[in-house]
Amino acid sequence: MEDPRRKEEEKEKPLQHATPRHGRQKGDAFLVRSLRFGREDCREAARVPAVWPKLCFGVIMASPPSRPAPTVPTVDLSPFLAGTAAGGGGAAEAARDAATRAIAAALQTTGFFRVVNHGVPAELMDRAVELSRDFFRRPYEEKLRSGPVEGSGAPVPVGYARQPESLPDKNEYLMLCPPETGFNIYPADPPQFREVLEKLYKELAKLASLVEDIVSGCMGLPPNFLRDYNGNRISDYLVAMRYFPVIKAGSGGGGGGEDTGLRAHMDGNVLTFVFQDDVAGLEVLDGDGGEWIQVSPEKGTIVVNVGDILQVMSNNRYKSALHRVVPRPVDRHSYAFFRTFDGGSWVEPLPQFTAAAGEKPQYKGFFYGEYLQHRMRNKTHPPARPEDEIDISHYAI
Ligand SMILES: O=C(O)CCC(=O)C(=O)O
Repeated sequence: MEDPRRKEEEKEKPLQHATPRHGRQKGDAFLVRSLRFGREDCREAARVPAVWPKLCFGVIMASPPSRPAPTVPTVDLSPFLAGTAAGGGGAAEAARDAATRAIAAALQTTGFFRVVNHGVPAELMDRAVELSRDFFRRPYEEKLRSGPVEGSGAPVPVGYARQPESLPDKNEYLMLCPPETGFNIYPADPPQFREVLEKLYKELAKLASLVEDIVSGCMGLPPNFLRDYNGNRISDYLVAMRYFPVIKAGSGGGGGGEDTGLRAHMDGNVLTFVFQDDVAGLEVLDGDGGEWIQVSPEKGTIVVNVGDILQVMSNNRYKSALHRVVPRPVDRHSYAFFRTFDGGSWVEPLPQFTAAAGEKPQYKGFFYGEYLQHRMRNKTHPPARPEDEIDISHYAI
């Protein structure tokens, strides 16, 4: 039988063409769309439509590398789902422990992992990508009919938008807040799109609750700690994305003035859940090796990444993953679900990672909404030097 680890290693060996030109650059980190908006932030965004668009060697080795090629691990969530074969008993508990350990390790290394047997139906994911492809291939004027409505009071700028030409990020997207709020703007066509998006939102929200509970366990906290810490789910959001084919010669990865799918950035939220079509392009920076690792598409899997909130709460134990989407010669479609905190939530390193661990806090505490305001301002009033943009290091002690 083929060793699945080998397959994994072959697929995800660091990209030879993508020599990193930067590490965690401050200027890379800001993407309006991957920010979390509190209600007030959103009203501000509604007054300023320009900020709506998504704020996102070959060397022959003389000797073998001293460390194994980093990979994005795959974690089977079936032991956590009721009704599955591994639902009960000691074996199930051992399987849950093993999965929790695998997630804990990923949180501390690349900040990225994949989940399988996650409960989100594969047919729903496929259908959602199909319908999104159908929607995005329609004329711009038609898509604009689902554009955001100013002053709607929606917690995020819901609806269709395209990145301004001036930005190197070449993508368009449809954003949704929790369907039960009634704020969403759904395209009339394709007709089944709304139903599928609403189902998808519900399923991804369920998955996010499960993974958040597992992460609470990884942090040595009660399973519902993160869920209860932010009981208000109004600020979570889902985005359907289409990346345009980029044909400009020399286009590369994140930044440098070249066109890209989505510049290198860290998400401002707690956890992000992404699934993609088979085009590829998502990459995460391996902080230790300084290499971009391809997060290749694996049918039916969902990619999970850590955001700034977890990095702060864990006092830097967990990594807010620096990631990007590199351009491809064809369209790419993906969905990203952002699990967040409400703007009124207080964010600071938890005692488990400071006093109890004998470590000094590496961040001062802040209200999440304040951080969002800073990130918003980066965009509305960009500083002369990109390195002066405010990211999570603003709160570092
Ligand atoms: O489209 C993807 O694969 C990733 C999207 C992403 O990184 C983001 O929206 O922050």
